[in-house]
Amino acid sequence: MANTHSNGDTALKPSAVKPKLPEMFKVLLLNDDYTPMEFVVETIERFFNKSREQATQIMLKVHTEGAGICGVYPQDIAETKMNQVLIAAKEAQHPLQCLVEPA
Ligand code: TYC
Repeated sequence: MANTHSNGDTALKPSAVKPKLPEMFKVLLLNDDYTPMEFVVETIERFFNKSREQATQIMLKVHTEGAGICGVYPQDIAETKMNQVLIAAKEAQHPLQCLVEPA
C-alpha cells in the first residue's frame, strides 16, 4: 500500500489512488395502455431534469417501441429516481412501470 522513498516521504501505490468510475445504470420506462402521455412527459421532466421537448421525445419512444431510457446514473441515484417515478405513478393511480438495469 505505502512506498517509503529515500527522502522519508511515503506515497500510495498508483493502484491505491487510481480513481475508479462508478458502475452506471440505465433508468427505463415501460409502455402501458393507460398512463396518460402528459403524465409521462411531466414525470420525465420532473425527475430526469429534461426539457419539455426532450421529455416528449423519450415518452414517444417508449410509446412506440415499448421502452426507453430516461437517463444513466450511478446505481444509488438510478434506484432513487426509479422509486420516485413509481411513487408518483402509484399516487396518481397510473400503472406506469420503471426499472433499472446495468448500462
Ligand atoms: N401508451 C400510453 C398512452 O397511449 C402513453 C405512455 C407512454 C404510457 C410512455 C407509458 O412509459 C409510457 N396513453
